Amino acid sequence: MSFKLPDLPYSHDALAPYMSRETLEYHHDKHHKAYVDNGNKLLEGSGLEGKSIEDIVKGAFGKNAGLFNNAGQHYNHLHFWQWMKPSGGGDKIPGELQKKIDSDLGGTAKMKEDFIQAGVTQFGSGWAWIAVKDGKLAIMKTANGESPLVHGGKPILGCDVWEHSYYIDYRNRRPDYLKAFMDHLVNWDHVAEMYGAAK
Ligand code: MN3
Repeated sequence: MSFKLPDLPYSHDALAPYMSRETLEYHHDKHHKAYVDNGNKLLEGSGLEGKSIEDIVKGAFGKNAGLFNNAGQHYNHLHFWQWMKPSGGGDKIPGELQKKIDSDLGGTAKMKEDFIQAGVTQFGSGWAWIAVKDGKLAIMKTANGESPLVHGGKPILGCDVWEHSYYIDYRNRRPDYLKAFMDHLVNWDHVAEMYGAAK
């Protein structure tokens, strides 16, 4: 397989005012595209051609930094676009996932607070996550292009905290961006779908 830039599942204007057209034009059309283009060049001759994206990410981790960074970010962004939707966020979480959040993460309010805190405290570029790890939900944070995939977990929700994800709309206010992501953007149906496949 080779990497391919997916279309956004909504228009570039659809997430405004919480994520602007300008941010999506840079973030999807330019940044994600660069990961795809560079990843395809680095995939050639790596010995990982023909594997799934998940296996390429895990296979390159710690062994082929250039390929890992680009493939890791491609994987992360493939889902990031789907983890958001217009009029998302809020507390309407599909039933089975809601029960798991209550039992493993102390309820919706605590889950949101801890997820935002993970994103705020990720020093420099990286991601905040909810992952399934050892049969339980866990809040995680990772640097650069890493994800729970290379730390023994399966991601079900991630928020990009690289500056390119929020600087146009929020400048240095990363906490405000994370709060808007949780309150207005998260597509809990996609999170539930990934939970169903990961558990
Ligand atoms: Mn990004």
